[in-house]
Amino acid sequence: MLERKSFILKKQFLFGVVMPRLARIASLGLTESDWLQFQRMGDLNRDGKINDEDVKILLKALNSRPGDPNWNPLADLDFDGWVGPNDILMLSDNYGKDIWTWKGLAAPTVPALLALGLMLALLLIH
Ligand SMILES: [Ca+2]
Ligand SMILES: [Ca+2]
Repeated sequence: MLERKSFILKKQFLFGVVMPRLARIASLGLTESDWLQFQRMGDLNRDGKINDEDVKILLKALNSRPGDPNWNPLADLDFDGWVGPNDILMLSDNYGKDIWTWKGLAAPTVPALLALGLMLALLLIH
């Protein structure tokens, strides 16, 4: 019974404390304002990369204005109240960029974060 309780506590610690910290390490050196600025360059889904996913979001909102069912203010990159060719041009100018390279930081790699998480998980569970 005690063993079980301590296992649950370790799990809570792992997912409640360790994992969120790892997620923060992944964006170390980046501020909220960096993320916002990069979003305005075309990273509409804020995953740190400007790629096809962002193009898809923009295309869904294409030719929309505030009040339209497909209006998405994020896709209006030039703030003119319309998702049009200028917004596509702005995104395509920045297509392929990622926030880490843009800020001169090393991009966190998923395998490295997973390995670190796994090591911590093993330490905690044993
Ligand atoms: Ca993106
Ligand atoms: Ca626009």
